Parts: sequence; C-alpha cells; structure tokens
Amino acid sequence: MPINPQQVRAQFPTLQREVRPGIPLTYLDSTATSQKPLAVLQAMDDYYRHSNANIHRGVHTLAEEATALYEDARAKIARFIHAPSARQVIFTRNTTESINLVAYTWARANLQAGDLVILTEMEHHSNLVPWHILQAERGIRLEFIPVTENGTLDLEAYRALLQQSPKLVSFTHMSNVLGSITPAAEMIGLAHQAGARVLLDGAQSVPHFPTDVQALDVDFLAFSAHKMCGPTGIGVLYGKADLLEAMPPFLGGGDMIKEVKLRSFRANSIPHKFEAGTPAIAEAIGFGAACDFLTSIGMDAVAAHEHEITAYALERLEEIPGLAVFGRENPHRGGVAAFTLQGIHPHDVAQILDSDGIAVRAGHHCAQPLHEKFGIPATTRASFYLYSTKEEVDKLVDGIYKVKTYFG
Ligand code: 7TS
Repeated sequence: MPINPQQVRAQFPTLQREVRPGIPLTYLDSTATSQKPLAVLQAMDDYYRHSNANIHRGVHTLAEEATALYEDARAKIARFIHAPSARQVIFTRNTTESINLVAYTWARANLQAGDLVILTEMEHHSNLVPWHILQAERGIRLEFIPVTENGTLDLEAYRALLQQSPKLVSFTHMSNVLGSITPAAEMIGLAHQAGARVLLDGAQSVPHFPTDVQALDVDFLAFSAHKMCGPTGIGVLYGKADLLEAMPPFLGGGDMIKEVKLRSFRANSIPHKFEAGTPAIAEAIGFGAACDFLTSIGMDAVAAHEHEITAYALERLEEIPGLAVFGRENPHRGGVAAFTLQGIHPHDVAQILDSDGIAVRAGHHCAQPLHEKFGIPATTRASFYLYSTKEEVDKLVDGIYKVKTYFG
C-alpha cells in the first residue's frame, strides 16, 4: 500500500505544530533525527505509568512486566532486521556506541599492529574516529575506498585494497550527505572472499529501506532508534552469534555477569554480556514500538515514498540557478539532498529557511573528510522521510528563492 502522507503525518504531534504563530513546521532534517509517532510516545508513557521497575532483578510483578516489555522489544527489533535470534541484538546508546563496542572489544581482541582496516571516504565521524584511536593505540593500518565524482564508491579500488588481506571492512550502507546507497551485499561478499569481517553502519539505511542481516550475511550492523521514529538514547549492535560469544565484554558492572568474586568475574551470555548496568528500558520499549509502527506501514512503502519525494526534490532543486546538489549523478540514493548555493554560506541559507519554519541542517554533517575531498567546507542539507510531502519540497524551493533575493 502506498503511503498516504496526510494519514501518516496525523500520527506525529510535532508535525502539527507551528514554529512561530502562523508558521507551520516544515521538517526536512530527518537524517539528523526523525520525529516520533504517538505509538512510540504512548508505549514509553505506558511503561512509566504502569510497569516502571528495574529489569532482570526482582521477582515482583512490575519487575517481571518491565523485563518482558524490554525483551519483547529486543525480539521486535530482531524480526525487523531478520536476525536469526534476539540474542544477537545488543542494546547500546546509538550507532556511535555500537561501532565503538566493536572497536573496543572485537578489534582489540583480533587486530595487531600492521593489520588493515578498510573504511571509505564517505564515513560519518563515528566510523572514523574509533579507528583513528585504535590506529594510535595499536598501530593498525587504515585504507579508504575512494568516493567518485558521482558520489559512488570506487569498487575497482576496493577490489585492489582487498588484495592486501584486510581484517575488517567497515562502511556505511547509506551516506548521510550524498544519500548514496552502497552495494552492501556485493561488498560484503567480496570482503568475506578476502577473509575480512564486515561492520555495516546502518544508521541511515535501517530507517529507510528493508534490512535483512541474513541475506546481507553481514558480521556486525550498527543503527540508532532515534533516526527511525524511536527515542534518543538507544541503538543496536547486531552481530553474528559466534563472533559475539567470542568477544570480551565492553563495560563491566551489573547485569553483564554470571558470577562475581572479590578478585574475578564470569561474564554473562549474550546479549546481556554487553549490557552493563540499568539499561534504557523505556527507550528500548519505544524502539520496539517504532519497529511495529514502521512494519505496519511497510518498509517497502517507506522506501518507495522517499524515492518519489527525493526524485521530485532533485528535479525542483535543479531549476534553481546557482544551486548544486552534492552527488547528484548517483541514481542509487536515499532521501538526502545536500547542496551549495553559489556565493551564499550554507548557514545563512539554513537560517533564512528557518524564518519560514523550514528545518534543514547546515555544516559538514560529521563527514568532514568527504567535504574536504570535494573542496566544499559545508553544505545545506534537506532530508526526507515517510512523512515528507511534495508541498514541503515546494516550500523549500520557494524558501531558497527568497534566500537568493535576500542576498541579491
Ligand atoms: N553513521 C551515519 C551514516 C550517520 O548518519 C550518523 C548520524 C551516525 C553514524 C551516528 O549516529 P548516532 O545516532 O550515533 O549519532 N548522522 C547525523 C547526521 O547526519 N546529522 O546528525 C546526525
């Protein structure tokens, strides 16, 4: 069923608000974080009103309810990404923490000085800096798959890098700046042939199109709830069971242990081994509700809607003299349009658009090396989600014409 944006929008309280009297919100910043539907707000509110208790500890009714809600959420998320089992879904704070978990545990247990990790030039800082830290600490080597002029990855260069027997390939499934969707299944297959493990950054892919970790055969997948209609403060690391079981724990403390003595401990089994301390219980429950919400609409329908809105946006934006969309030539793209406007600073563009209630982001979007490569310090970025409409795209275009008039 195609998305009816008006029906979908009715589910999102923020989308009903005015930014200033008479100026409705035009929210074009879902790549930074999505808005939250009533079902998610209600699930979290219900938990706090009716079942609030700590999990995995008490035998009292509320503790059992809270534990069941938390573990049900994990099962919903596992189904959402087609994980073989819920044990393979580890709750973290966000994509950033999920990537760091792999860097601090799997990588420190498996990588030695001189070992190669392959990244790409289009990574978010969260998939660069953990590896920089490991490079400084361990002397691992980093190589980067180049991004071509049209915003795709240079797969020939990737094949050449794979000749150097990397231990890990870590890359984004969708760029948060170019919108480029990377050929993950093909790249994962090539990495495995070369004997490398793969960490996929799904921060921008899991929210926007169907994800099947078994079909992808990916070793690790990181993503955040807040970009997929869920709350902030919770994310997931999915991993293959044998890898997770062999990995040392990340943080130490309550819940992640089977047994503690004064001078030693035995770690819990997965997923609890990686969930030290009282977790974000309400947020996990909200995350599960977000998966239910997206599933009820259908991820194919979400992807199709965004494809239509993005195609329309690219067509309309291109009418504007002096405007250049970053990575325009790539047809395999999600709902992101980062652009420059000749002679006008991206922050000025964003600020003037805000006066009309249009929310976009300006800057390097935590992908400084990508901007540097193309000699662009910053861009203005509009991004789209299941609730975006063509009318909002029209408002954006009208707003940009206003910016141009303002700056003469
Ligand atoms: N990876 C990608 C591809 C991202 O787009 C982001 C966040 C992250 C990782 C980190 O996610 P977090 O939930 O841990 O923060 N991207 C953006 C953005 O484009 N604007 O704000 C956050």
